[in-house]
Amino acid sequence: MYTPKPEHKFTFGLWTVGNPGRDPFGEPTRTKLSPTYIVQKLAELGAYGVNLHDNDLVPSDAGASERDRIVKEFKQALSDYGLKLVMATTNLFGDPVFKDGAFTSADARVRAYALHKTMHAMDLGAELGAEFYVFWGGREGAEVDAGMNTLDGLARLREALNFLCEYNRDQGYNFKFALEPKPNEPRGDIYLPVVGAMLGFIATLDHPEMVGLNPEFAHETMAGLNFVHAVAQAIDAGKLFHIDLNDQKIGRFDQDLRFGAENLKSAFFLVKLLEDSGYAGPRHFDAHALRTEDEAGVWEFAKGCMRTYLILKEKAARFNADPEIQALLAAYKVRDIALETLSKGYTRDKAAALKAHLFDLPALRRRGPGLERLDQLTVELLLGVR
Ligand code: GCO
Ligand code: MN
Ligand code: MN
Repeated sequence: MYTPKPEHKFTFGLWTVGNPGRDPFGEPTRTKLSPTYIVQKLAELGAYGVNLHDNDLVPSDAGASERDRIVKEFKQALSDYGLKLVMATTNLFGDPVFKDGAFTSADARVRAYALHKTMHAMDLGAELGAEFYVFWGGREGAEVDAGMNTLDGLARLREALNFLCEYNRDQGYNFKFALEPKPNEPRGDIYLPVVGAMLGFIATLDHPEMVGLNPEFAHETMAGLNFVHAVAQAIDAGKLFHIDLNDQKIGRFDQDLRFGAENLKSAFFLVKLLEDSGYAGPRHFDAHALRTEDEAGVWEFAKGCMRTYLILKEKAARFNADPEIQALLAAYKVRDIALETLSKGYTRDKAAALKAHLFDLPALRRRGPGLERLDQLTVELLLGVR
């Protein structure tokens, strides 16, 4: 029941399980795993697919023939092990050329190079059959506001995305573009820091229908926000194209913890939201094993992400089938057909009737909605005693 299968659509980036455990204070603690080995291991564990940055696969200094050899080998591994390349993206953060931004850089040469690099990376993603193309603007931000006028930064980002949407169309790639907000790290402040900000920005693009979101659990949590609410807003806007699952303590550095490792209740309501809403996209674990771990720990980490998701999925089904929980929910959602009819679909008569209506306010003020019991039952369900 908790065994991952391709139909569950679990994916991992090459950079996630491939993370060697470097941090700002210390050197790597694990040796590098080759992309083809990662493909083999993920397939064995029951994943659906793998994701990559251009340079996770092809080193930036590779010549044309080396590139072709690497890509051919990787394609072969995907087909041998039956794994899909689901999402591709561009590394626009590692090279010092991007130290002050890529698409938003104040230097026109850097901006042009960011487009050049992204188009080549899109070609690679298309060649490998990716359906989604992610834009995470890790360096698109600032530490000081003295240099960059933020309005210029936003205008440049819009220009770049409009250009790349046209390239997507012109080449017939049909990628779904997914923008990934993050409040900070590596920049002091990153532009468009949260889901709501990104949704507002998408509406200003030339092809908003081509562009949606790739929200990440850790990113809204770093900002102290409720990730489940953010994802609900993305779903409501028809913009949940892709999702990055992991975990994070509020107020800490970017931790990229195993899914469900920290905020179990939020993880539960997130899985419930994804499953109940019929989200059909990939479930990408953008996280990595603790720096303390060896390779065995890496695969424990990967198994743990998927297993916890499936356990929470089963808990969500139990929640939906639990008679006491459902009775509490039914009582919580108070119906009043006459008032509901008056309150929707404006007419002058309805407005007049509503204005004249006498409400029993003392009764409304007295009523307790039963949330303590409902929440306690949720906790008991998660603790396994229901
Ligand atoms: C982070 C981001 C990245 C992106 C990745 C793909 O905090 O570093 O989450 O892992 O998701 O670059 O775009
Ligand atoms: Mn992240
Ligand atoms: Mn991410």
